Order: sequence, then structure tokens, then C-alpha cells
Amino acid sequence: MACKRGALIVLEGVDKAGKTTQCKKLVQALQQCGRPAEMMRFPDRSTTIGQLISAYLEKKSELEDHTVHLLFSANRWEMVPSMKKKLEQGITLVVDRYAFSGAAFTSAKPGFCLDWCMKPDVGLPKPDLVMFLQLSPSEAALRGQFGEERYETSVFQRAVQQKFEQLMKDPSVNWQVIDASQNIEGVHNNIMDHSLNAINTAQNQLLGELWK
Ligand code: FDM
Repeated sequence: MACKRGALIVLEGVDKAGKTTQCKKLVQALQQCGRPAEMMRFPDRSTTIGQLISAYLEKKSELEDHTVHLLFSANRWEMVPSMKKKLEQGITLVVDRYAFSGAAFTSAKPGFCLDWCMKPDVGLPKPDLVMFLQLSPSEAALRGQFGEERYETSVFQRAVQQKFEQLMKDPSVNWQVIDASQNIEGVHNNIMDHSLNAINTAQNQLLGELWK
């Protein structure tokens, strides 16, 4: 490795937990302390596959459940070459949702098991750190109404939360649970501490393969 690699850092959590706000703050704070960092999000709605997913989420189109699951995974795989390149260049990637959302959301649908849902993402770049922003359904409700997109109902979000809890039992992934009920700065400080640790550790390690 010519230079020290960047870390792959993922934020997961149920709706209203503040993932996007925290991803943005983290990238800014890392850049301000001289650590190159960029934000990514999945689904990446800018690609051809991402546009199919976006239309589905906005309920403008219907897709069979297995099909859309595989499209979400393909949307991650299509970004792998550029992700690897950036990590090799020493850029830390802060990612808003990843394969864990993929497995949790589809397996919350009737007739899907977690194991099947994880399979298409086996071998993706393995995050050095996955932070789960924890927020109880009652606290989430205090943050306002759900939006209009598919999956944005409290019943479905509770099922998703249970699937995330199952995924978090996997010791091969560096999970950290963050209390998202604190104020924005409190959550940010917590996230920043974990991220700086992960960046320092990752620079001396090879990038792993997820769920392999
Ligand atoms: N989602 C997201 C999935 O169902 N599978 C996936 O692999 C990913 C990455 O898409 F409801 C769901 C989760 C959420 C929606 O919403 C994307 P945001 O607001 O763009 O994160």
C-alpha cells in the first residue's frame, strides 16, 4: 500500500434516528481535522439501477420483492470499484446505510429469511465500523410523522429493528450501538470518538470481505 488506507464507516439505524445528519457532521469534522473523508449513501439513486430503486421507493413502480432486493445489492456492487479506489487513496468513506439495511428491510417482509437476504452482499468491502443509531419507536414518533415512501410505517420499522438486532449479534462485524436520543452534538461526539479509533486501526489492516 502506497499510503495508509481510509476506513469504511457505516451508519445504520431505523428511520428518524438522524443517520444522514450525523454522516454529514462526521465528514465535516474529519475533514476539519485533516482526515480526507467523503460521504456516500445507499441506495445511490443517481445510477440506472438506483433510478429503478428510487421509483419503487416512491411508489411510482412495482417490483417483485426478490428482484428489488437484488437491485439494492447490485447498487452496492456497482460502487465497489470506486469505493476501493478511494479507500486505497487514503479517503475515509462515511456511508449512510449499507448491506445491513438491505438484509434488515427485505427480511422484515413475509416469506424472507435473513440468511437468504444476506447472500447477495457476501464479499462486499467489509466496514471497519458499523454504528447503529438506537432510538425507541416512541422517541422516533416524537420526531414527527413518517414520510410518504414505501416502508415508512411504524409497524414495518419495528420489524426492521428486530432484524437489525439479529444482525448485531454477529461478532465478525465491528458493531457499536449509539444512543441516538441524546442531542445532535452529543451523538456526534460519540460517533467521532468511535470513528477516529476505527481510522487509526484500519490504516494498518487490509480491507476485509463482508460476511465471508
Ligand atoms: N433500503 C435501503 C432497503 O430496503 N434495502 C437496502 O439495501 C437499502 C440500502 O430503502 F426505507 C430501504 C431503507 C429505506 C429506503 O431510504 C431508503 P433513504 O431515506 O434514502 O435512506
